[in-house]
Amino acid sequence: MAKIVNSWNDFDPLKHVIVGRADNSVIPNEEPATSEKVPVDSEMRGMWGPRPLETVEKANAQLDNLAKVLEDHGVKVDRPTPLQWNQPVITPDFRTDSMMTCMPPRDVLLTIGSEIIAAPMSFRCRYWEYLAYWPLLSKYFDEDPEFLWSQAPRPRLTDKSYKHNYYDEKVSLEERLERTANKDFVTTEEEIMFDAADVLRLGKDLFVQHGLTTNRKAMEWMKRKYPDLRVHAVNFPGDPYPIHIDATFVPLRPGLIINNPHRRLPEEQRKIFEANDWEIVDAAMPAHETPPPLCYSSVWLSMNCLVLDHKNVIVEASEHNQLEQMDKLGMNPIPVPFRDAYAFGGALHCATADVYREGGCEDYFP
Ligand code: ABU
Repeated sequence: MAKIVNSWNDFDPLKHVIVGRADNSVIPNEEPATSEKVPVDSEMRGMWGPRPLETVEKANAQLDNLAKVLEDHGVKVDRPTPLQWNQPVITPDFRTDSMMTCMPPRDVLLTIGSEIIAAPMSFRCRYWEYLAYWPLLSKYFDEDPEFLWSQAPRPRLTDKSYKHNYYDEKVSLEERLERTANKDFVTTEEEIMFDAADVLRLGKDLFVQHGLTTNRKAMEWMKRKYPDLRVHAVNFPGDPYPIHIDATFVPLRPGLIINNPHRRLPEEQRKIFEANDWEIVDAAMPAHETPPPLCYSSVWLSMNCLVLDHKNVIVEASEHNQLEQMDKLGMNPIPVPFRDAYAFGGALHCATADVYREGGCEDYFP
């Protein structure tokens, strides 16, 4: 039986990956956590229900093309099994009227070495999303005797898990930024809550963004679960909607990270990188002034690239500034069109989850 699951970072040679699917995707109704992410002036405010079929088809065409490009580069690709996402989520503690999608696997699945952990997730509408990946994880379990199939503690997501009235339409951008700087988020410390995409894996070190989707209790859980790894809390005061680290702080190869210039890592938190000769470069400006229609994410999906190895990186095809910067940084950028998939939960890194990368658990910060 072969080793199927292994990945310690986002840049060692990628050999096996999961690419999401947009089928049956829904814009979820508002709930305590999601209302935080929809800006007041967004056309998505108050809107929910199945996403228009034409947009699903366009997103799937780009996801299928991404899968093909990966296969052409020698990467094995698996796909999840979508559920009927328009069903309600009902637990003893809450009810919400729909689920969401299985487009961004990166939010749900956290691969650490030979283990894949299904994250607790902090949105009620994403409570069952991990089920779309269970057929794949079951297969890996049968075929790889070393694969550790794990589930983080399931949260109850009662009203105690969220600060109520945290969101108020009158809250200005300045106040939001102040909240981020003060680490005052909608999620409370009632229970362990995190999305996998808030975790940046760099071998022995996990850098975890404290924000709207991940709390400190989750970091404490990670510390106890991985006594041999080092868990660092990071936060980016320039981000009024801090959700997921992968459009903010993106490693390209050992020693090189691009950082969103609007969400710069504070000096204090840079020290560990500088002390170990890592270069943190401001990412190029996005090519677009607005995200595509019905998109939750920011224009900074421009930097949400998928690194294939220390040289090759997949970048969204219209992001000409980011493509050019990759070239200048000594990378070989591979342009792939992906904007039609953005609205379904993110860009090229979000849309994938690592199964196998070559390499082991390096100590980059001795
Ligand atoms: N899921 C990544 C989205 C981050 C952003 O909106 O900038």
